[in-house]
Amino acid sequence: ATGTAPDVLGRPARVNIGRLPDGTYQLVDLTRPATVTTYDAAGREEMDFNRTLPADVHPAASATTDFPAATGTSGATDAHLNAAAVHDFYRDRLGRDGIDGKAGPITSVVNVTSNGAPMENAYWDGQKMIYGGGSGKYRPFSAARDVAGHEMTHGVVEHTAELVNLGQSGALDEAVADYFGNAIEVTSRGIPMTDPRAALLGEDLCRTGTPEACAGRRLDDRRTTVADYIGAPAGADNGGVHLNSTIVSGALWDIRRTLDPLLADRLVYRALAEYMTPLDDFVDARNAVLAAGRALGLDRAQLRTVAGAFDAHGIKD
Ligand code: ASN
Ligand code: ZN
Repeated sequence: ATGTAPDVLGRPARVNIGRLPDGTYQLVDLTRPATVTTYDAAGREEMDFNRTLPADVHPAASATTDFPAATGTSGATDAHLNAAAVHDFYRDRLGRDGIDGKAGPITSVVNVTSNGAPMENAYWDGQKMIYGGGSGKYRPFSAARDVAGHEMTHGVVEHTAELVNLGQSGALDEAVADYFGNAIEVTSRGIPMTDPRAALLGEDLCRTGTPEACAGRRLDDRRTTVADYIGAPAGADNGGVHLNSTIVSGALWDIRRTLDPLLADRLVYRALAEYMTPLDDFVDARNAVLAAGRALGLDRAQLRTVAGAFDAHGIKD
């Protein structure tokens, strides 16, 4: 069935929904082999969702096919639409059948709190996406397609290269998640690579202020090279995985801006799925991308472009 649900800004959107035996409807999208389901935590604590879903938390529901305002303000509608868009990018562009590659369930939980306060974050918990419900400063985190793409890509990484979330392999995990988060947003929304917002991550989430000030990271920052590597003390951000990621994602984004974006996406995906291994460092990532490039038949000039992008960020063999 299809219904109408307000998005985070209150605009009506078409949504794929499921109908329960009692005649009510839920945000369950059954139109693909992989089922896309969106739960509304209604402000419950993130700890309650650690791996398992509490029995009394349900997919966002409605008595009719016209979903109520709360479906939008909770972030549920956007999570539902963004999960489907990310799924379809991986299917149509890269031939991947969902997060696990086997049409496994794609589950999002929105409107989660942390220690009694709004959770100003989102993450992949090993099985599903967990999104904060937003705050005075931020919109619900599921409202940003690049953020949804980032979190779902963590799931893809877990089912492919299994990069360890620590130090350089962890920064590489974050870089791949940021690369695809932005690639998915610009591709599915038709944003040109030359648009200044294309390289920004989470730039839509702030209720006020500029996209540049709002973005959590930017992939076009020329200053991020290995010379900027921050050797954070163990325990702090798992060794700076979110601080050092732009060293690699900057190189990957340069490749996407220089080569054809479709070719770049296939290249990074092939590197992730076939050449990267759990403890890879930045130089291993360079070698994985170049190996994927040779496997895909890139010509010498294209391979030089790839190598040059890593060189420019100080990642040299
Ligand atoms: N949004 C972050 C991420 O997915 C969550 C975190 O800090 N672990 O990388
Ligand atoms: Zn991440």
